[in-house]
Order: sequence, then structure tokens, then C-alpha cells
Amino acid sequence: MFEKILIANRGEIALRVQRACREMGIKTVAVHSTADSEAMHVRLADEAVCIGPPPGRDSYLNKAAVISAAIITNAEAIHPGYGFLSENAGFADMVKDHGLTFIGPSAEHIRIMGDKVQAKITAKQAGIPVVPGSDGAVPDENAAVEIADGIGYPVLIKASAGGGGRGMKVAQTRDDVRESFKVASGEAKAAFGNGEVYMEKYLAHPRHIEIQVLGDQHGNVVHLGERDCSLQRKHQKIFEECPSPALNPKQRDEIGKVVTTALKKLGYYNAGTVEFLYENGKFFFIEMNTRLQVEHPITEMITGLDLVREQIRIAAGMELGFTQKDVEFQGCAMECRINAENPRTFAPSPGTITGYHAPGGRRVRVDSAMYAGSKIPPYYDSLISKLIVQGSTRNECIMRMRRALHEYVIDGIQTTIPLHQAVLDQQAIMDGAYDIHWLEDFVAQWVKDSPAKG
Ligand code: MV4
Repeated sequence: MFEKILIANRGEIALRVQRACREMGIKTVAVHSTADSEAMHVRLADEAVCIGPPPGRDSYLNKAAVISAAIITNAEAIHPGYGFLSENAGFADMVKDHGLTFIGPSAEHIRIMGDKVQAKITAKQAGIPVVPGSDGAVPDENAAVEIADGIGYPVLIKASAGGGGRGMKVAQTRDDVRESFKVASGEAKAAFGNGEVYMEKYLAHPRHIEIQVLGDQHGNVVHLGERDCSLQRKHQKIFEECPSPALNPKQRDEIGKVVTTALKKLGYYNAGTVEFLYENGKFFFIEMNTRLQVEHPITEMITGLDLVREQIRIAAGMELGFTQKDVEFQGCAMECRINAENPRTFAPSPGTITGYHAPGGRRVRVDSAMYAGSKIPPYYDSLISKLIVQGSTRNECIMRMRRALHEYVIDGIQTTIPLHQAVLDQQAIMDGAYDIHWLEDFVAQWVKDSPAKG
């Protein structure tokens, strides 16, 4: 096992990884920008190295600075958290080339899944159901029209280098397809340096359901069930729950088997998430994330596993200590992402937290690096806390989340807590009857009905 790990991240996820390390008796090295000198992830680490000025590209995204910090502190492995360098295949290669271990999948798997056309071809070949569409990249405008006619309208044009909703265009007609193809490939070329696009049937009202997996370097792969992440705004998730209110145990079992069989075939290891759109009882693969995800704690709540501990054990070459049969799901869990934002406009609200009191009590977990006096710099994303609760039933979970939100005091900045409170009062949420469009529609109405505070 590693004796010392460098954590190449900041905020709550840096702290989350530190917690797993400390519980495993592993020493931790924090890295930080000059904006984060006073941050909790720096204070609680065994050692800390300043790696550059505030902007991410000059610090947390600076590969050479991060690797140098690992070398001078004698760290043996690097955990990237999520975001920043977590899905950067070049970084994973560089870590390995310096004799260090990247705590994540192989650079090759990161590379394949980072290219959305390759990812889809790979998933399909491995037996995962995909959205009907072009077989791979669409070469030109005329091909685009021909393929769209075959798929049936509306169609969606997606950038191969995009993902997470970046570079998507809906086309309702043949003329739309011609126009959207040009615009989409031009934009993709400008934004990602790669103009390749592909096409899919547009699914009008799906849910976003993702399957969590863990694989070791000995060919074992298990799935840890699904998370329903349909509540998003501008492709930012704000609330997640598991199990999905839309699935029954048989469906879970079936999609879980399909996914684990496929990933065994691919030789995938470490943590991963296979993302699906789910509509009319059917699953359609869209992307795979080759990292630990923000919302991993809800899976931990209902499985009793520590995903970061498993990631570290896997990276150290150990076998998974359990099989699929050992994985049991206990009740329900939900996560509210608390962002330093205006809850109606979602404008960032950086500043100083003047007063802070986190909720506690039974089956409540708060993953945050905030404290009274915390400064929230304007340079990074606005997630400041994740409030996670578990309940024996879905209703118990909702009641517990409401009471935990009521207890949460964050003074000095604006947060998305009032939005979560409003969302959890909606009948559609209580019924579990929502899709990927529900939240945006709700926010529009909510802002109209209660424009000021409340
Ligand atoms: C789609 C889709 C409808 N049909 N693909 C957006 C993020 C990216 N990962 C995939 N996305 C979508 N792909 C087909 N064929 C609708 C979306 C989509 C979406 C997906 C998940 C969660 C929220 C979303 C919001 C708008 C659009």
C-alpha cells in the first residue's frame, strides 16, 4: 500500500480524499494556489505545496507543477479528484512516466472515453445499448442529411470532443440539419480544436440515469447500482438521488449486468460511471466518466462502501474485497449541491463566509471544506458543500433533507439552499415524476412567482 499520496485538487473533494487516506494510515500532500493558502484542505493535510497563482490553468491544471510537488515530497501516487486533471489522459501518462501511480483508470481508457465518438463505438461493441444514430463521425453535410433521414426527426448533432452538453444542436428538419452541421462542426473546431461531430435520435423526455462501477486490475468488475441525475440546469447537476424512482430491482440488475459484462471485456479498472438516457423503459448509453464523481456519496450511503478507499486499493494493485453478490442497497439517499450562487439567477456569489453551522444528526453527511471565515475565491467552480442524507424510504429521505436544509446556516454569501427547499416542496419531486427538463421549467416558474427573497 502507498505510504503517501498527493491530492491534486481543492475544496471538498480534496478533503474527501484526505479523509480516506487518513483512515487507511496514508500520509497526504495537499497542493494549492496562492488563493487557497488558508483553505481547509491545506490546513488538514500532512504537507502542502503551493503550485502557482489563482487561475486553475496556472495551478491545479499545471501538470508539471503537480508532478514536481509529488516528487519533492516523495509521494508515490496522485489522486486527481474530479474536474481539473482527472480525465486528462496526457496527465495520467505523465504521472506513470515519472514512476508515480495515477489513482484512476488507464490513460488508454481515459483517452477512449474522452472522445465521444470512440466511446460510443466502444460501448456498442461491448454490448451496451446506445442511442440510435450515425455509426461514428459524420463526414459532411450531405451525409448528415442522409443519416438524419434514416434516423427520423428531430435529431441531435453532438461534438466528438464535447460531452456534458457542450457543442450540441437539435435539428427538426433537413434544412436545420445542414445549418446545424455547419455551425456545430465550426463551433467544435473553435472550442476543442476538433470539428468532428456525430448524430443521434433526439430523445424528448428522458431521465439521466448513471451506473457506478468499480473494477480491479485482476479482471473483476462490480456495479453499485444507479443514480438519478435528471435534475440539472444548463448541464450542471444540482440534486441527485438513488435508487432512481423510475427503476425496479429487475431493471437495475439487468442494466448492471450489461455494464459489468462490457467493462470486463474492455479490461476497465478503478471507478467509473456509465451514463444513460432512460426513456419508456429503455436505456441508451451517452457517455462514460472515467473518474470519481461529485455525487458518489449517495452511492456510498446506500452501499456502505468507501469509493475513494476502493480507488486507492485498486490503484495499489489489490483485488476487490467483495463480489457483486456482496453489494446490497440499503434504503434511499439524496444529495443537494450547495453552490455559492444567487439561487434564482445562478450568478456566482464569491466572498467570505461570516457565519457557518452545518447540519448533523442521524444519517446526515456534509462534504464541505467551508468554515466560518472561509474565503470563496472567484476563480473556481461554485460548489461549496454537498448535503447528503439517507432514509429507509424515499419519503423519510425527503423529510430528512428538508430538516437538514433548515439547519444549515451559511452567512455572508448567497447559496442555492432556498432553491433546494423550493424544489423539495414540489409534488412532482415527492412523486419522483421528473425528467431532464423538469428543473429548468420549475426555476422559470419559481422566479416568476417569487422574484425576490423567500
Ligand atoms: C441527448 C439528449 C436527447 N437525446 N441525446 C446533454 C449532456 C450530454 N451528456 C448529453 N445530453 C443530452 N443528450 C439524445 N440523443 C438530451 C441531452 C440533455 C440532457 C441529458 C442529461 C441531463 C440533462 C440534459 C439536459 C438537456 C439535454
